[in-house]
Amino acid sequence: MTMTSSIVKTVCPFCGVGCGICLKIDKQGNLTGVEPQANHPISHGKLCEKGWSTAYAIRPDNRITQPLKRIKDQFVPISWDEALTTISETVSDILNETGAKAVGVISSARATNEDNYAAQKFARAVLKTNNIDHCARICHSPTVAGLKQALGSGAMTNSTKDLFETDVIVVIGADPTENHSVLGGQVFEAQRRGAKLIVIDPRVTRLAKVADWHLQLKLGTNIALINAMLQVIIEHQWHDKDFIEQRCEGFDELARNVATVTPESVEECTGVSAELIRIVAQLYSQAKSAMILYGMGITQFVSGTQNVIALADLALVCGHIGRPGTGINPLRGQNNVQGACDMGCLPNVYPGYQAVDDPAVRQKFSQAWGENVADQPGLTSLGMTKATLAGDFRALILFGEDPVVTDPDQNHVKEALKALDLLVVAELTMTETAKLADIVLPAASFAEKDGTFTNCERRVQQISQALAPFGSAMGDWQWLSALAAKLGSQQLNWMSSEQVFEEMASLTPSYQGMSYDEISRSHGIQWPCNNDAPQGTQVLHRDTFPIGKAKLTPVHYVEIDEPADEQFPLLLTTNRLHFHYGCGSMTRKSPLLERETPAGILFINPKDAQALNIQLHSPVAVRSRRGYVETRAMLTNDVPPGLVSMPYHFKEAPSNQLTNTAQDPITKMPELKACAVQVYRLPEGQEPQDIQHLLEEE
Ligand SMILES: Nc1nc2c(c(=O)[nH]1)N[C@H]1C(S)=C(S)[C@@H](COP(=O)(O)OP(=O)(O)OC[C@H]3O[C@@H](n4cnc5c(=O)[nH]c(N)nc54)[C@H](O)[C@@H]3O)O[C@H]1N2
Ligand SMILES: Nc1nc2c(c(=O)[nH]1)N[C@H]1C(S)=C(S)[C@@H](COP(=O)(O)OP(=O)(O)OC[C@H]3O[C@@H](n4cnc5c(=O)[nH]c(N)nc54)[C@H](O)[C@@H]3O)O[C@H]1N2
Ligand code: SF4
Ligand SMILES: [Mo]
Repeated sequence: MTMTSSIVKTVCPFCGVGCGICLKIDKQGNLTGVEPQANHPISHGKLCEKGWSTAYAIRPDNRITQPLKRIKDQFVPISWDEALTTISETVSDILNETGAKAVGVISSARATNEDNYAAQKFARAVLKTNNIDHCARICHSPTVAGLKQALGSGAMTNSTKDLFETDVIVVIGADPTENHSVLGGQVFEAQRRGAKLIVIDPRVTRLAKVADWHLQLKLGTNIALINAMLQVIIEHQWHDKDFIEQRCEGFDELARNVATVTPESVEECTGVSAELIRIVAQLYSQAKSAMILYGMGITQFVSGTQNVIALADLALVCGHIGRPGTGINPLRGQNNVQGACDMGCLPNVYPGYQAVDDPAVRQKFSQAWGENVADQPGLTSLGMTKATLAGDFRALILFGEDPVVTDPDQNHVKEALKALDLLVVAELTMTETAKLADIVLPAASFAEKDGTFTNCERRVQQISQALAPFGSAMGDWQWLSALAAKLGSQQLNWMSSEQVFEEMASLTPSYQGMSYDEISRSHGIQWPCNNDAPQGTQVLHRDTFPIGKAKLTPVHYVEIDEPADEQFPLLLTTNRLHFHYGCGSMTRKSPLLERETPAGILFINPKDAQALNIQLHSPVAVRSRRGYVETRAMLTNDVPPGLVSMPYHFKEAPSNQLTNTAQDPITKMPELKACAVQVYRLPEGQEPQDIQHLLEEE
């Protein structure tokens, strides 16, 4: 493509921090390396190891370069035309036979806003279904629901730079040095400059080691702990009465609910001393400014939405919302998961969180698109799996997700995907999910297309094409557009990503004031950006909430679904490792990152290990009610006795063989953070077998 070497400024394709990277392109048009962008407002010339390794993640080896069709167990290359014709014919047959409820789309928080806008429009205006979802379901869907109810908006209230304007940082259920690494580094730095750091986590994370206070609560006891903090705060009149009176409703009922939840009453349940609960309740409530950062240790529970509401209650009661350095901040995980939610890739909302069950909203979109839109509520991603097994769902078009590795209860997921009449997967490489597809489509990576990503602080940043797509790979909105045309619809007939963005912005109030010109002039714009806030918004809810007054809602402690028992005596939680990402399909291409992969991935306390005759690197088996994996043990005091932990990045020993599908009733979030397991040592000399072999042996 290019004849001179060049440097293309763009955005890191991994996590939601949204660091600025430069792709170095040589004279032949090859990507030769990555370096950080100087003067970037978030990353300030820094990157973590994943960002530095981006060139490996998208390099040509093992990329899918042309459409593939499965014939029995073989994939054969076919043309785009044949692929799209096959898909459209099968989808049309299914629409005729079973109706729109039997088809659906799963989009990607790794792809651009333009791709995601196209995906939900394809579902709603072409297929006429609200069956559209993405990985936020198993990530921050409780945030979207819980903060929406409490505050009217489910996004980070502050900007990352606010970490340097706050007196107290509370990190609860998040491990940012590993997972939002550049931001995690800023937490360290903010503490060094004087902020107090409180970490609430059952594991001893890197931040917990340096925290002023670490509350090592028992798995899944967040609500008990937060309610006890509220009890202390209200008892001592440390709550912000003016803020509550002017800006909140529901205080009296909340106060009644927590009145008896004294720190002493939750000591046993949470494992945290009453004294420590009192200290942090005072520190947090009495601070002039305080930021809560939270993650999957809050959301991935059957109590996920209630956990989020409890945190919102805590922040509101202390008046800790709506000022620089003061707020509640869900650390959105994927590079564009904030955007995929904003774009309405959720079964219950259009772009900008406009409800699908509101007739006025339906009218707005059918008018704008000149097309009748779906009117039945849609299925969630796990709802589609369930409906498949019940025989009610038949065709799934999926891109940029690997549910076989990343959804809970792997055997159940595989069974459902195999039962589909049509599975289409658009991917960069042959993932475990793509291996089950009927048609595989080659997708262009972030470096081979343009568009926008929205990071965790609501900043919409432009990504720029640096490379020609590999083989015949296409951008996601482009193949969706071609497929729509095959199905006889011109709805996705855009000429450029900019045109997609313009249409989206005209229908999405929080993006209304944005254009490619404006976004590229600075390092992106934070939503809402509209007539009232033409420069965007750094801090949400300064004077009012989108719902007028914020809602305080009493919540009650909910136990985890599957406690340990005699047969499965240990609790398993799942977490992330700094050097690997998601299903591993991108980070595991990097030899540097692979070098850092631990020799075993079952983290176990030395006391438990000793009782089970397990030493460092011993081969071990882990069994739950749903599945079985083998790996090696890593002995560490970072997990307490009774709790073992496994990352979910490794397809050869997938922790999602074991995890529980019990769901949060409000959002259908599965309980990925807790299930009961048994662990035992494999005979000396026996190598741990990968899951493929184990399943074949069965
Ligand atoms: N390196 C790397 N970075 C990533 C990712 C990756 O795969 N790899 N994925 C990205 C994505 S998609 C996301 S969503 C984010 C997630 O980022 P995080 O939210 O930080 O993710 P986790 O490591 O899953 O879990 C966070 C913490 O919750 C704790 N925890 C477990 N149970 C409880 C509990 O009951 N209460 C409390 N208070 N804490 C608990 C765990 O011990 C863990 O330290 O990371 C993003 N960044
Ligand atoms: N046990 C357990 N399971 C978990 C979690 C946990 O904490 N514990 N966390 C959950 C969470 S928070 C999340 S977000 C999910 C993540 O689950 P997934 O979304 O399935 O994980 P990723 O690895 O991000 O998968 C993204 C895929 O997108 C592809 N890709 C990247 N860019 C593009 C693009 O532009 N277009 C297309 N078509 N493809 C692209 C990559 O090659 C990759 O294979 O995992 C969940 N699963
Ligand atoms: S912190 Fe996140 S966005 Fe920044 S370089 Fe690392 S993975 Fe990329
Ligand atoms: Mo996530």
